[in-house]
Amino acid sequence: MNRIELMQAARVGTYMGIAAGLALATAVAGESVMERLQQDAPNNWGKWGDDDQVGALNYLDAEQVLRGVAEVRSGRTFTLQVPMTHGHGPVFPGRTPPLHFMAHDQGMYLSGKSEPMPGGMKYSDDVAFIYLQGTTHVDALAHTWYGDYVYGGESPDSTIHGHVHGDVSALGEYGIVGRGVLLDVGRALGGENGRLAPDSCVHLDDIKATAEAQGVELEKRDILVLRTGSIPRFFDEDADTAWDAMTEPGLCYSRELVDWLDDMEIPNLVADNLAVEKVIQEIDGETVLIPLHGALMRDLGIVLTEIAWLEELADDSASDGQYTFLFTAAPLKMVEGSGSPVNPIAIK
Ligand code: UVW
Repeated sequence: MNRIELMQAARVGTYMGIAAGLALATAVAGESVMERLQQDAPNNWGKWGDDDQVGALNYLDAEQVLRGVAEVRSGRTFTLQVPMTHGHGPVFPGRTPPLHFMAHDQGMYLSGKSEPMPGGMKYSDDVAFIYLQGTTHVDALAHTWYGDYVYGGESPDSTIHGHVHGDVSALGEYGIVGRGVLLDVGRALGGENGRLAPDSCVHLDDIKATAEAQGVELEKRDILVLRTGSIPRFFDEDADTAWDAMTEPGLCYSRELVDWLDDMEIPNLVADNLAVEKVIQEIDGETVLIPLHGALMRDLGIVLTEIAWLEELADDSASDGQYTFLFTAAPLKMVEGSGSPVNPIAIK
């Protein structure tokens, strides 16, 4: 499958089609590209015990919470979730945006189907159909894999009818609190509009150059919050035709990036695009989709948070020069879930 075919498949929402095409290529080759790439890559399985379910979140101990708290100066807060709007939102191909329906509202009283409660109180109720990854969300560690294992060395069979290993409720139970650092790569290295161009790769050098341009020292165990400017493109008032799920800018795989994130003990990567990384990547002449999901999530247990809304935080940081904050996020305890909507809060 070439790149154009991949993009066409994705545009008609056939993520399955992409996967099937790549699986075919894999079957021909015998070993997947991911297995070959990651052969002697760093791996954190077993590092935190045999039954570990939260991976690199283990780095977020009480000391990291206090390091985050030490960054709070003004008390200003920034919520990082995109709005959940019926039928409208940026989602990975194959998913739908949230669908929201009123189950009970004033119409029930007007039509005589409901009576006010004794005393006169009335109420509304609603239900939603949502992909748990259909808005700003945290991925469970077993959400994506390659080869015969998910994070921790468990069988991918553990995902059938619900994740019995590495589910998102484990991340919800733990919580995500620490020192967050905004890396506004869009502003530092993008165009005049402060956004990276579609198809841009963010490399390790870009991360370091952005930190330097912002005058911020990256520290071990920081929660890295990467702004590319992609998701705002989706929400532009005049729809920006440049937004496309398959060409969003994002991190690109390299062994030096994987090694650095591991050495820095990064617990959680947060980004304003669909997948933290660029979806379609060319590595050593091969086309690979979402390779960092394999290298970071499946192998290192680094938690990924996607579709973050970072505009107000980024504007504020550019104006006061403070790119560090207390980062907090509480994934929902969806037992056996592969992901969870989340509304992280940055406190400066
Ligand atoms: C996939 O990569 C399939 O999903 P997400 O980007 O939500 O992790």
